[in-house]
Amino acid sequence: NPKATVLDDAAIRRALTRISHEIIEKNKGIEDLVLVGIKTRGVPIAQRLKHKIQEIEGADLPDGELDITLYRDDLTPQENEAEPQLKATNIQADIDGKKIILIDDVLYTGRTVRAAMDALIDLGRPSQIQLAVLVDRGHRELPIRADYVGKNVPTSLDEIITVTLSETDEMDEVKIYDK
Ligand code: 3GP
Ligand code: 5GP
Ligand code: MG
Repeated sequence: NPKATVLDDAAIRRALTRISHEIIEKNKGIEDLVLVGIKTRGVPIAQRLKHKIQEIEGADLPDGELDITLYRDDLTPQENEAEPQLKATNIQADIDGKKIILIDDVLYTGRTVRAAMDALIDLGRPSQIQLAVLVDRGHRELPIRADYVGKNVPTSLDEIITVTLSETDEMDEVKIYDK
């Protein structure tokens, strides 16, 4: 049973609008940017940011996706040694010299992002990698932080965050549950 709604649809929309502006501001425009979503729900988030940024800047933005899967049956990293691994890549743009914005739904231990950065660096030599997440729930196990955060949600290890998006689920919502 959910303890609380962290973000409703309007709050998600506003957070992604803000992040779109932050990305444009920090990068002084969108030259050399490539947005890369991490499957599953990082991909629709990346698409939404892409469309908002394109609307604001009036120019096209290349994108791509990475599929990084956790080889484990449960969702409790502390009880399992499995590391996230790259399953598939689909990035049409040449990433040499590009500034990549990696996008995911939830940032937790940081291990998924580390695997994503490994994958990107295998593909070429980006000039920078930045990170945008809808929710940062804390509990990092690696020195990784997000450049753009929809909402910081301090959690205990016994809680989980659910992210539903209209593209993959019924509605836009972020909730917190007891495991
Ligand atoms: P996503 O593919 O949309 O990111 O990991 C598979 C799915 O389970 C993820 O969906 C994620 O949203 C959800 N999930 C919920 N809690 C956890 C967790 O603690 N770890 C991981 N890896 N995924 C979780
Ligand atoms: P990390 O590798 O940082 O531990 O976890 C990041 C990835 O695992 C994200 O892609 C995210 O989908 C998933 N994840 C980790 N914790 C949670 C959580 O509490 N809720 C949801 N929805 N996803 C999580
Ligand atoms: Mg995810």
